[in-house]
Order: sequence, then C-alpha cells, then structure tokens
Amino acid sequence: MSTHDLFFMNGRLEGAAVKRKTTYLKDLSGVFKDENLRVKMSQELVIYDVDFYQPVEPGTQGGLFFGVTRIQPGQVGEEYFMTRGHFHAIVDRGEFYWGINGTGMLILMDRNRKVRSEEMKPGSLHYIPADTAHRVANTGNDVLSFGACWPADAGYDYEEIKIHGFAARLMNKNGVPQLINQE
Ligand code: PAN
Ligand code: ZN
Repeated sequence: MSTHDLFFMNGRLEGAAVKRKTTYLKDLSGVFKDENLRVKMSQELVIYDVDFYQPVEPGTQGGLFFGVTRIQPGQVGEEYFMTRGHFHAIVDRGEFYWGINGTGMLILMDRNRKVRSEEMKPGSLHYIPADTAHRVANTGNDVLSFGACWPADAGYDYEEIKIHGFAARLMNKNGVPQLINQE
C-alpha cells in the first residue's frame, strides 16, 4: 500500500506532485492600463502564484486539473492587482472557480466582448462557461485565494487578451471597485 501524498487542506494544495508558477510584476507587461507606472514599480514584486496538480499530461481528453491561485493585495495606479486572464485554447471548455480567502472580483468576457463580474469571497462558487475569458482582481487588503478545476485539454489562449485586452477594467474609484469600460 502506498502512502497518499496529495492534500487540499486549509486552503492549500500540498504534495510532492504539486507544482507552483509565480507571476511577478515584470511578467505583466502591457496588462495594466498604466504601463508607465508599472515599469517604475518594483519588478520583482510577486503579483500572484498558482499551486496546481496535473494528474495527466496537458491535452489529455477527459482529464481534470486542480489549482489554487493567490493574488497579493495592491494596485497599479487605480487598477487592482489581477491575473493575466485568458480564453481556453479549446473554446468549448468551461471551469469552476471558488473563493477561499479574501475578497475580489471575477471578471468574465464573452466573444462579443460583453463583460460581467461576480464578487468573490470565501465560499463563493463560480461557473465559467465555455468560450468566456476569465480574470480575477483582488479588491481587498488581504491575499485573495481561490480554487480552480478545469479540463486537462482546455489549454490557454493568452494571445487574444494580450492583443485586445478586456473590454472593461476593475478600478478603485474612491475606495469602491468599479468596472470601467475601455471601448
Ligand atoms: C487558472 C489560472 C490562474 C492564473 O488556473 O490559470 O488563476 O491566471 P492566468 O492563467 O490568467 O494567469 C485557470 O483559469 N486555469 O484554466
Ligand atoms: Zn482558465
């Protein structure tokens, strides 16, 4: 009998097979509205990291991946720290997100560039439909962490967002998070 070595406990994913990807401010060129300010800030600042478990090879049909993302609190100008955001490479693949710690906003955009948002907090559960770009912003003063489960063959299309961005950005307007239309 082998010893089980995979745990999702107290909001953390642990085990020898768990991998971590850290995203620094230097990795997020062109992501925030105020790019001039972003380059002046500390480039080694960790903006978010993802602990994830891939039980099968990426691209495996029918497989599932599991991850926990932690976004640090902070802003670039008025814009909250957030994930890069993406569509899935295979467009008809959905995903679940759920809030674990902190407060934030899930920003969703369909192919017609229609944006909507859902508040994230501990216990909130979010279904991301197929063909919908998704990004999370941390609107609080604590680390925002959320769980995610998605198909192993979903893949990532970061390019579309890199070129066209989201149609709205989440900004701190006098202490209130507001989705500000960009087009
Ligand atoms: C998540 C995201 C994670 C980081 O696991 O990949 O929160 O966000 P970006 O990938 O946009 O940088 C997910 O949505 N997987 O499909
Ligand atoms: Zn995704």
